[in-house]
Amino acid sequence: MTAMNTHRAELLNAFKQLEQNFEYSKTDSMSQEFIDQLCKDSPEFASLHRHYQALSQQPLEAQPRVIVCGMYNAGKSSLLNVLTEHLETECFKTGAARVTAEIQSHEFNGITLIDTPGIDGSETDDSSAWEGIINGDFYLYAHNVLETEFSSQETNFLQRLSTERPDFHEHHLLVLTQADRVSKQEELEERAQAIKDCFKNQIKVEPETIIASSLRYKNGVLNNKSKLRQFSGIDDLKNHLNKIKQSHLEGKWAILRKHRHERIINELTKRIEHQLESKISKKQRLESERNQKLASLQNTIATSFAYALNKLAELKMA
Ligand SMILES: Nc1nc2c(ncn2[C@@H]2O[C@H](COP(=O)(O)OP(=O)(O)O)[C@@H](O)[C@H]2O)c(=O)[nH]1
Ligand SMILES: [Mg+2]
Repeated sequence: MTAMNTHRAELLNAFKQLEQNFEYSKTDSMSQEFIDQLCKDSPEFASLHRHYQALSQQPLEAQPRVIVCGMYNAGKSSLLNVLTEHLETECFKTGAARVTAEIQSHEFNGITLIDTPGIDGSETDDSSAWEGIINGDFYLYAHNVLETEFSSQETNFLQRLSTERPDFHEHHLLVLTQADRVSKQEELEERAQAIKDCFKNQIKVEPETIIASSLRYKNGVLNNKSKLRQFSGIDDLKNHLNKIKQSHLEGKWAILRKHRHERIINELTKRIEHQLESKISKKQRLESERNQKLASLQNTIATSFAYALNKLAELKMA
């Protein structure tokens, strides 16, 4: 009787395993659920997918999105205030603390200017802002001229951005901020060179650079001091924005967005196909394992029957 019990336990076990295999193969479908799962499994896929969604929602001909990014306290919001001629009131809130946790945008002179919270390595804020950051047409990277070294957060940020946006190296400007804090021209130039070298190290391309002071511009305009305004670098920055607007009117950004969209769709499709292929081969492997188990189950059943028949025969003989 104990031998019979062992056979029964083996049979039950074999059935249980078969059921589990069936459950797995049933979930194999190309659905939203599958995409959600891929996003959960891979941060790179999730980021690409968010970029795809953001681009899909934006008309190709929408005005250019200029994103101001950099460490918090670099002077991004101050820069945006003077660029939008907010000299006595603030459109973009400034302050010593990290005041903006989300991106803030403002349309000005045919351009959508976007302020970002500032890099600080905080995972939650960075990931919620990332969606807005990644979908830019042009980047103003603000860096305080007093900091000749790049922090590890800046390094990570720049590397991530230039990986996810391979066109970043052609579509950015390095803005060295708070230039009024360095009084000697020679020292300013030395600092600028050191920062440019660091930046070049990160993204492997010589950055076009503007040395700027929002404070100087503000004082220059409000007190009618043309020299201060001239040395603020803000008019150079405005000229740059005008060029961006001009290329938008010539259709450049629409074409670039279209190419970006195509590149992302290709990349997403490649990744989805790769995942599907590995799922299909896993399914095939599971099916072949199941077939083997079925064969062994049949074997076990046959043995059990033979055993039972034998026992019956023995009983009859007795
Ligand atoms: N001296 C000087 N201080 C500035 C300048 N721009 C910004 N700041 C100060 O730097 C701090 C951070 O500026 P904010 O624009 O809020 O930086 P954000 O965090 O990058 O947006 C504030 O206290 C500003 O007043 C500048 O051009 N010169
Ligand atoms: Mg700010």
